[in-house]
Amino acid sequence: MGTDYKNIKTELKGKVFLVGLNRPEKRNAVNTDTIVEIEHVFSNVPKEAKCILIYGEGKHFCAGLDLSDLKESSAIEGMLHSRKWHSAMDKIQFSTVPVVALLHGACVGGGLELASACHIRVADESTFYALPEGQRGIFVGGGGSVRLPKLIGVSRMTDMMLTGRVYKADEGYQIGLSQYIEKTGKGMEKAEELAEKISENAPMTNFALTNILPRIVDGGHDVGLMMESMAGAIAQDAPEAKQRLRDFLEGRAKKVGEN
Ligand code: 1HE
Repeated sequence: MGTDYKNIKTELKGKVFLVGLNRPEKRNAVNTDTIVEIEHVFSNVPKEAKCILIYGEGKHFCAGLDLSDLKESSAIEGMLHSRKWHSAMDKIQFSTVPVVALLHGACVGGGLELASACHIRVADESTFYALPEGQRGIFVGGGGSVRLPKLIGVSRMTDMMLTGRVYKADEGYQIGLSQYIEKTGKGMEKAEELAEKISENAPMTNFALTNILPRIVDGGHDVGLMMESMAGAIAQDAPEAKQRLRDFLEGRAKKVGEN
């Protein structure tokens, strides 16, 4: 596979790598081809890219799994299918650079699982969240049971799946599904602004946040503290970090809150 994707659009814009889910006629439902393409895209991030911004073409971010994929599957086929999603979602979460997701319209089922694998979620006011798996007689399969309780807690996820509860954009923001909420149509501007800002961080700091922090959280107390010390020591050893510290101490760096 080259970079000629069927269901994904990519573009390098400065230091930001734009990745568009591009199957709007099916509301960006993720079929097997798409999951393979997502894994390929996130395994081959251009080296110039310092942040990734993922978004959906059309009226919705993502309608989740393409349900026609599961219609007649056996248990083992379902298992292998879910494992493909796990692999692709891990490529996003543990990508070489941070991933910002711009959400709008439906962010449901596997679409929400995908969003939860990203590091920053910017939602516009048209966004709504649901886990219709409960109503479809299935279960999450794209890592949602591992990632979503960390964002919103076990009881909210259970409620979403048992009752089909839909959260609107502002409710999603309040419970931690997105870190940012913007007026409809203004999300891309904000997502790009954040992605550009993230691109200017020291690469080791970004890597520690995206690849080390989640492992510290999943590991034990003692190992976590040791990993934190190691990540901190490696980060501060970089010449770039030393320069940044000198810049602050000599009055050349922005203060907290200055943009
Ligand atoms: C689809 C899918 C899909 C749309 N699989 N084809 N996800 C769901 O249960 C969500 C199902 N989708 C919907 O509830 C609605 O489509 C939306 C609320 C997202 C959007 O509504 P709307 O009115 O804009 O679009 P639409 O008319 O419903 O859909 C347009 C087309 O997309 C239509 O196909 P067409 O050939 O009749 O034009 C739909 O059938 C198709 N479409 N969503 C297949 N999901 C790793 S495990 C994860 C498990 C899950 O994700 S389960 C949750 C699945």
